[in-house]
Order: sequence, then C-alpha cells, then structure tokens
Amino acid sequence: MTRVRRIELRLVGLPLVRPFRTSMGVSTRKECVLVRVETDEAEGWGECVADLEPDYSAEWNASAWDVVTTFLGPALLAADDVSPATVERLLAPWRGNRMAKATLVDAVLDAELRARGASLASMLGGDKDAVVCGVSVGIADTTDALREQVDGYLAEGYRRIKLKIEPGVDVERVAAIRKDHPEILLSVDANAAYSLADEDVFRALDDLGLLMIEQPLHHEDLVDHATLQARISTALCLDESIRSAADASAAIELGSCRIVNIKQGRVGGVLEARRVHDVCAAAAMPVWCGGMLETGVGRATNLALASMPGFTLPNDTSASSRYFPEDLTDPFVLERDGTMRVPDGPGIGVTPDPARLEAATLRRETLEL
Ligand code: NPG
Repeated sequence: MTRVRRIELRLVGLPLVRPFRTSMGVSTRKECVLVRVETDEAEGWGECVADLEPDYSAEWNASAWDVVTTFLGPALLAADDVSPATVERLLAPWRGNRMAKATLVDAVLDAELRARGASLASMLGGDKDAVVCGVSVGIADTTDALREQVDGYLAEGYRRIKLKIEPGVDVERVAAIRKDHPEILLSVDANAAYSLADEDVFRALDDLGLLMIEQPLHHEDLVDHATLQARISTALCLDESIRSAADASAAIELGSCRIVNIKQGRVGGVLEARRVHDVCAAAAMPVWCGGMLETGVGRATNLALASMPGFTLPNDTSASSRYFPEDLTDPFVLERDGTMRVPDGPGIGVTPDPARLEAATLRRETLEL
C-alpha cells in the first residue's frame, strides 16, 4: 500500500535550437508540464507531452495543468493505495485528457520502480540496451535548406530521416532528398493535413520508396486511412488516430495502417503504451516510438518503451542537442552508430538537474495530502 503524499507541478520552458515547422505551425520554444510525485517510499517524475497550443491534440499545457490540479491530482492524494496496478483506475472517471493522465501514471510508475530499484526498461521487458534513432526534420524554407539539415543529421549518424510535409510542400521536396540519398530509410509525416481528395500526392509519394507515410488524413480517422492504404503500396503509419489499445485493434481490423507510432503520452501513459505494443505485436504489426520534443524526463521514458521487442523501426528518440541548447537532465547523446543507450538506473533512470530545472520553471503549484 502506497500513498501519494505530494504532487508538485511545474510549467517549464526551454528554447529550441532551431524553429520546428510542421503542417500545424511553427514551434520556437518548448513549454511543458513536469510533475514530481512523492509517495511513502520514493519520488517519481512524469513529463506531459501537451504543448503550448491545442493543435496536435485537444490538450494543451493549461488544460493539463487544470485537470491535474482540479480532478486527477486530488483523486490520487485521496486514495489509500496508489500503485501501477491502481493508478489508471483512479483516473478513469474523467474522460479523455490522456496526456495529463499519462503524466501522473508515469510519475507513479517511476516512484514505484525507484522504490524497488528496478528500471522501467526491465519492468517493460525491454530486450535492447540501446535503440536505433531517427530524426524528424521540420518543413524548411527551401529545398537547399532542407538538404543541408538532412545531410547534417545523416553525418551525425541518424538511421532514418522523417520529413514533415504539408500540401504544396511535399512531393518535390521529398523527391529531391530521395535523389540525394537513394538508400536511406526515409519517411514523411503530414500531421493530418490531407484528405482522400489528394490521391495524386499519395500516388507520387508511392514511387519514392518511402518507409512509411505517417498520419496523412484526419487526426481521428481510421476508415479513410483504410481506403487509402488499399490504394497505395507504401505503408501508412498512424500517430494521432491511435489514442488507445482499442484504437490500435480497430486500425488493425480495418486495415487502416501497416505501422503504428506509439507515443506513451498520447495514449495515457506507459501502461497503455505497453498494451498498444502488445496488440500490435499479436498482429505482427511493427511499431516505433514517436517523440514530442520531450526534455530528458520524457526522453528517458521513451527510450525505455522503445527497448520493448516490438519496436523494430527507428524511433524519434533524437539526441538532446537536436532539440535544446541545454536539457533539464544530463544530455542524451547519439552514438556513432545511430543508437542511443537505454537508461538502466531505477525508474526512468534520470532526474532533472535542480539548478537547470529551477531556471526553466515558469509556474509552480504543489498539491498535498
Ligand atoms: O523528435 O521529438 C521529436 C519530434 C518528432 O516530429 C516529431 N513530433 O507529429 O510526431 C509529431 C511531432 C510533434 C512534435 C507533434 C511536437 C506535436 C508536438
């Protein structure tokens, strides 16, 4: 029986090394909610993947803050027994808000694992000490600027390049990169910017030998994706449309995709992410770990998840230096072979540096028993 004694929330802000443009807009800085829980036995950390605006999903930093301080946090503090076995049930009365819930689920799990001295990767049955890393490249101003970024990332060792696309900035750009690099693993991510009416774009992309086309259609759609998947030979990958293991089952049943991007924050935390992994593994559907420009706290969590056996494609687990001049934790470094070490310390295996955390904090609130 463990009780949660204290929940500390911080809104933290970090500059990005370069603006990140997607079909949804441009990000120039990272701001997210970090949570530290204290149980009877240990502390645990969770990072919320919600962003400055409700564009990728309906959640955003202020909604996550509100739902944690008003409903989810008080429910954990009031419970007699909070553990990985009970935490999701305690948060279940409130619908949606998966990113906010993930933050608390992950923090409780981290605390429990730290108390036991077990790593998150070992608890998840991870079978790799290091995972293969790709990088997600934002929409550049020109094709030459894109080339320069891609060349730089390949020189660093990244093993898969994912290009963000949007209507009008797609086939020509992707074809140019493919021509420069005929052999690399190359994929594209549309963040739901297209519709079935854009079939000519997908047919043209279909000739470029892509590893996948990620989330081309509406962010909640499964049916149109199935129609599109039947019409092209390139694998579709779903990201936004998969919010739970039930969604993954439906996508498999419908034939909506051949690959799934798992972001633990998007599906309500590491425990549901494991279920998504298991559903996909049972259908022999490859998965990989997506990224949301996480600080070291979320990155460590993602690396542990990506060490699971079904994660067979390169992950959006890039080095700290790809995102931030200075991370909140010790920096995550890309090995020369394009892999990154999975933390093996207790829990997520990292803790924010107190001085850097303090300097990055924009807002704080503590909930106590
Ligand atoms: O390496 O963390 C990363 C970024 C990977 O492209 C990436 N993330 O749609 O997958 C996405 C995109 C994203 C980032 C979406 C931030 C929303 C917020």
